[in-house]
Amino acid sequence: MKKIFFSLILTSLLLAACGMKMPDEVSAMNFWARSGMKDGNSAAYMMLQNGTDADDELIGASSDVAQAVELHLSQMKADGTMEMIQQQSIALPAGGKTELKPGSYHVMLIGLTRDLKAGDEISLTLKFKNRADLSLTIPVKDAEGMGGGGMEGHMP
Ligand SMILES: [Cu+2]
Repeated sequence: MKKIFFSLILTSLLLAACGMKMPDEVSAMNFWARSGMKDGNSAAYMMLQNGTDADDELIGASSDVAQAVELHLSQMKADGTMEMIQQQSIALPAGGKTELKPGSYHVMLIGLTRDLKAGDEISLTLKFKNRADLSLTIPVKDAEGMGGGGMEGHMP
């Protein structure tokens, strides 16, 4: 069973690697999720590359490790504090890259159904406007040293 699991991961890694070279795909790279506690929140980050000649949009995501999954944008308010604004979609311009990263766009994992510890892996399915869903196996990492704090685990 473990062997099958690892070969699936390997296959998806290989597919992801191929996706980078194929110009006609939307692919995800450098993905990771922030560690978190059960009932708390977390977020997933990645680089999305639209290698096609048509605009697309990320319109949602799902995962079994959270009660709700939303697309968010973190931005600085005029008073210097950060706020997160839910997005209906995140634009993926033709031939362009869109980075989901701390302090910017992210996939918010709300109400974790279990602890996420560094070294764990979670599954996340991305939904697009113009193409089939993309299922990812995402490693969990600690996000220490990124500043922040004081936002009760709802840090972007
Ligand atoms: Cu958020």
